[in-house]
Amino acid sequence: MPTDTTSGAGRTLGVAMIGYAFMGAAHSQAWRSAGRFFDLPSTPRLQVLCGRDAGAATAAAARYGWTEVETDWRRVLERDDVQLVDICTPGDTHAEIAVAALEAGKHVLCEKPLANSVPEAERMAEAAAVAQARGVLSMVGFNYRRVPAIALARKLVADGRIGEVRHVRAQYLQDWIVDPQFPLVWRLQRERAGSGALGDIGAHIVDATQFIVGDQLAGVSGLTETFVKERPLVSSSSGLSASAGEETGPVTVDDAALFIGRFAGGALASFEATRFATGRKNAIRIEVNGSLGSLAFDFESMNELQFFDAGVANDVAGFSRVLVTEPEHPYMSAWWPPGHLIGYEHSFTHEIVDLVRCLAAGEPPRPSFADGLQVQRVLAAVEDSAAAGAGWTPVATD
Ligand code: SOE
Repeated sequence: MPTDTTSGAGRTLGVAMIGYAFMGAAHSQAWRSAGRFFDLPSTPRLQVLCGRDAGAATAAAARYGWTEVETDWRRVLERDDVQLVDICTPGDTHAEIAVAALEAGKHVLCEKPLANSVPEAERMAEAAAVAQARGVLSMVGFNYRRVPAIALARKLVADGRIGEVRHVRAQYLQDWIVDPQFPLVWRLQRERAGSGALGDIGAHIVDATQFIVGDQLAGVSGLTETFVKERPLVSSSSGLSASAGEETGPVTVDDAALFIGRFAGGALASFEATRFATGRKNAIRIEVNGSLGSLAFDFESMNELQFFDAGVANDVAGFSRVLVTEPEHPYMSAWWPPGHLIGYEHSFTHEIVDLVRCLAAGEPPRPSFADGLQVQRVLAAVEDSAAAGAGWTPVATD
């Protein structure tokens, strides 16, 4: 059991974060800001940042506000002043760290995708179930669920405002590796990342659409492609940026993944995840069409949700642009006066708020490791389908 009950006046939650690159920076600001804007049952303590390179970890700890530094994550698990381990490392280390942390009685927040393979995710979900019976809780970091417009979309679907869902259309478009000289960073290596655009960003839209619709994909048919098969090795890197060395190596993941699917409830869905959408930096677009209306979200206008109400008279019907900045909207009352916008980083803050509240209440937070495993199974099904050419029918030629 964690040594801190994480509830009651004056309580703190000792946090250890493993990894300190892009996600580490995003999580650090969330841990710092959550209790400053939201009323929390316990105050997160940024106790220890862990990274193998002592110098770089020390610099990151100073920059992001962590009290101490460890260079071996196993030492973190021995510490009594740590009640929660936040895993922000590449996917190849998630399973080992998460399972050991849960066994050591630490709550766990693990970045997405949960793991690099279904067997790893199964092991993690099993460990999470065993730990949960002892009051030790876990969550996977699909942060876009906590964008207020996405949370609002889920609520509108659940409240029946668009009726029966028929179509789901989702895209996650980036372009940061279009240049063939962009180096072979860990996200382009199967043994480190599990898959490419599919797991890194496709996982987000699988989770977000399932969250909005309140249903799960029952089956898929996929196509994947690796456009640039060989890239320069990395000479140095920081976050998503990297510089190229002299030698080259093979890209072992997909650059783009397209798939169609059917939700258990019958809705048809299409998904596109790519790092080759030249000019698109971080475009997440989701549209849901129902029998009574539709919803559309675009991360490039993340404070808005488009809503079409089929009940409105035809002469004035149309998509309305709902500005999701009002106190009635999920999470928004804690921020600025009505009409003021928020950004990417707030989704992580909301994630931490929900997590800390669940820990205090002893309620399993979502998305759980079981939810992460289900997403992993969708990803694996897409890969299997693409590899088998399932559903692929060549067009006849003369
Ligand atoms: C890189 O594609 C990346 O940083 C993802 O790993 C994140 O999950 C996504 O939110 C932004 O893009």
